[in-house]
Amino acid sequence: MKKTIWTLLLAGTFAASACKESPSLSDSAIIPLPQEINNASGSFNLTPETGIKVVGAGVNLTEIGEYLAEKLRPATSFDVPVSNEAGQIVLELADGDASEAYEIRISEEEVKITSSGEAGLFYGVQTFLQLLPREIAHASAQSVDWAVPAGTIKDKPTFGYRGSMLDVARHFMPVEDVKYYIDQMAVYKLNYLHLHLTDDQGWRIEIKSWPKLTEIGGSTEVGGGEGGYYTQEEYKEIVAYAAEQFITIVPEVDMPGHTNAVLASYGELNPGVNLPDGDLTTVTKAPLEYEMQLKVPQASELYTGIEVGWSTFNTDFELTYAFVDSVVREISEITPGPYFHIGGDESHVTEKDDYVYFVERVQDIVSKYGKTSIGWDEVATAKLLPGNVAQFWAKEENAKLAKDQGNQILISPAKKAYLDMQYDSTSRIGLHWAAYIELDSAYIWEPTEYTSGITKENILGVEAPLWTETVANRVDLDYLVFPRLTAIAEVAWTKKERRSWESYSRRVSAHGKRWDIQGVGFYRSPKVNW
Ligand code: TNX
Repeated sequence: MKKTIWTLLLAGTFAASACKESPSLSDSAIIPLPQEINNASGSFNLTPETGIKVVGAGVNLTEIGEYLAEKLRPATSFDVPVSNEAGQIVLELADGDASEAYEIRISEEEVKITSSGEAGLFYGVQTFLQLLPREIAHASAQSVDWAVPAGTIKDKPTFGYRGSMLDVARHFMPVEDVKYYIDQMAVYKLNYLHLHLTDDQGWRIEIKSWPKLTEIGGSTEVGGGEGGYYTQEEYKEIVAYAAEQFITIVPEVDMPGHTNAVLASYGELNPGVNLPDGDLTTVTKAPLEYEMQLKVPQASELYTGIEVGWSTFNTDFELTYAFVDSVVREISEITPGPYFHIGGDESHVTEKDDYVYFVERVQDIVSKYGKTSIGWDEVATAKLLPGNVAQFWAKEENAKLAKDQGNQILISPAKKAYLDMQYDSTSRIGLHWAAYIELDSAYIWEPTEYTSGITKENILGVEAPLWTETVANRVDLDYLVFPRLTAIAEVAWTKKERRSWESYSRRVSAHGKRWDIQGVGFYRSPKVNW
């Protein structure tokens, strides 16, 4: 009897340790979960001799190889040379349409990542990095057995637009913080960063033809801090940094509401002050000459509170459109991506007809400069140009209006995808006007079923915005963004049939350990066994 117990115990221990030594590929904690994973026996081990071989004719192939090498070098302390000649980690750009799909084949001898697009190779690299022991996240040498389980992964995104937004207007974010965010987005295969560059509280991008926008409009932020702005050179630096990680910047100039920072910078654009006797109706439809005859206009005051919906451009001033034209032109010239976001949300003090007229004119300006407009869902109350996009955040009927016009919808439901919502009533920062969003709630939803009548073919993709009324620095950002950003990334990438909370919550706990290593101050959701 005794002997049997010992045998059982020993066998159990042996099985447990055997299991620990060779976890299978499908047990790995990859986020977003790949569409297909097949296990094989054995493992690939990174050694001091391991190199990276790049194969194919892509212009950025060596950079992708170097990106991987730079992620591997600090913790392994291996050289990891990158070349066209030799290496056990092969990055192969195959013929075919540039694609985000990739395959990884891992044997004991070799890791081969293949894609017909550079973006796909980059995503293969991200997946491979997540297969390594978590110690790879350290910035200094670790002594670890750098083993990766053998098998194959075939993967591709469900949605082509997988985004996040940073509101750098309510609280300004220095370039370094934006780059940090880009680095994190890349890990989770997000490919669009929407920058909310202007709002009532601040104007954050240099416009050479209207210099007071940043001089005055950029001089403060929510709470009265000193604010800030990006010079055009800095903006270009962000664009280029993002592009290296296959992320496209989408600039937003929010209008006709959310424009107090403009009205505080240029009194001549301010309808509130141009009014004879404060009567708006007498100046509507005023011709340009009449506007110019008005008394020296006064700018509004800078604003550092967090109310919304109280400011507006005068949609009848020709000067307003001359202004919008210069802004769209200057920003478009330094934005290689296809989209220009025109805002359009919460224009509560703009007459409905004026709003529609304004949105239609601004769409024309954006199109003149070669860009496609995206606007918050209210823009669908206007006639959208073909190809333009409505970003659903609040009103289903607006999403429906966009669909009925044959336009696509970017899905950002405030109740699910808003990273600025509190997790629960005890969250130290965040708002809760839309919902409390615990991690499971951010994960458990499906974009193609969320809005009635809006199906896969109507959807451009998914975006998770971080509004920053309560976010003053990177510590605040980490707390609201992590882990929820990874939940939204998986919702956008992995098909519905593959997703489950049980699997995700196990995998996200492994990411928590990496965040701890990197000093990312994430929210330890009680729903996860960290
Ligand atoms: C609504 S969402 C807004 C923003 C606020 C946000 C706060 C949207 C298009 N407009 O102006 O920052 O709520 O959660």
